[in-house]
Amino acid sequence: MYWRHVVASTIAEAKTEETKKVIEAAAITEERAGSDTYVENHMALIFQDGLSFSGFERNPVFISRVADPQGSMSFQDLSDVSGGDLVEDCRATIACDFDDDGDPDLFTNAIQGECHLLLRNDMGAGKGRGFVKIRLRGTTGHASAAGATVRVTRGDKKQAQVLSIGSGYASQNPGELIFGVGEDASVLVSVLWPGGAEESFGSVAANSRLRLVEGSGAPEFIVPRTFRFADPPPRGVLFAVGTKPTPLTLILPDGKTTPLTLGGGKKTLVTFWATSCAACREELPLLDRLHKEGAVRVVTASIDPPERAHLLEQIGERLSLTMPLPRIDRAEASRWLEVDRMRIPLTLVFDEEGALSRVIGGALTEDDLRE
Ligand SMILES: [Ca+2]
Ligand SMILES: [Ca+2]
Repeated sequence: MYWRHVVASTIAEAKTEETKKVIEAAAITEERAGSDTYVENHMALIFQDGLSFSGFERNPVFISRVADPQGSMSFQDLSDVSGGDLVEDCRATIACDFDDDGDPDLFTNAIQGECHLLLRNDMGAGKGRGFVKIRLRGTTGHASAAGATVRVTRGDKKQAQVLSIGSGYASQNPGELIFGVGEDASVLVSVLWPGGAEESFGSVAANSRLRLVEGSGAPEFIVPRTFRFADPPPRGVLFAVGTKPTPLTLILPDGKTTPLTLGGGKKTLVTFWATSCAACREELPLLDRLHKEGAVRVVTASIDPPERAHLLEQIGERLSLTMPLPRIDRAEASRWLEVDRMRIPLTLVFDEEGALSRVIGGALTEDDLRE
């Protein structure tokens, strides 16, 4: 089932008929991956088109949890709510506290021309959840102390982690271990060094960053270097709030082009939509009312392909709209948006100077306009 899903997605994305045929043939014969035929017949063509089967495996994120009062453990799927459910062709994930706020953030590397991704953890530290971060330095063996086991104990609760430097494809783990310990806790820390010696480092308070040097018996405290990651642009929008994008060109019903005007002392709403989207059609009367009132400039840009352009006029007549319903070429819209990933309708609100001030996903409501 999964294979068929992957094939269907890949066919939908294929840019040439030749590639589509090869993928379809592969799906029917269930060609064995890795054979010469596989490589020559379709993998090469797929890569030629910039596609990848594995690129359509979405990334899952799981959290371990206590499943029942007896204390047995299980995993809960957090892929969706965590924002980690990515379609990018990611090959390795590193958990590292990049912003030094005590929770592990995720970095994934991606191939096929996509950008690497840094996922900020907003669910971990800072909300009543204390941590202890530990770095090691070996003195009898290798200085990295790779392979050491660190134990953290709070009352009858024990945790252990092994410092593993190298794992994952084309990536490396940070030389730092993070333990979630609860707020206002103090914990006992000990290390089983790679040479076999066990060493206690005594009791430390929650929210400490420590360096443990083999044989020293006491922790060194590391000064925090916490900073705040910038917020990412809203999903599907390629420029940040507060910035002015490059101008776009719209196509009017008569085929003539017109520049999409922003700024000039007037607030502007730009709504991207498609005739096939029911929620988009439903919000058109509200946008038309705003257009007639004239306090803000209202621009709609349909991402429909040219062969559906005639539907724009039909919809305009049926809803008795007074505003024009221009279309925008997919390539043109891609200068502002990830057209395949954005949610429609999507409304971008620009201030009087032409800078993006707000992004509203989904159909506009009266409440959105009051904000
Ligand atoms: Ca963090
Ligand atoms: Ca965080």
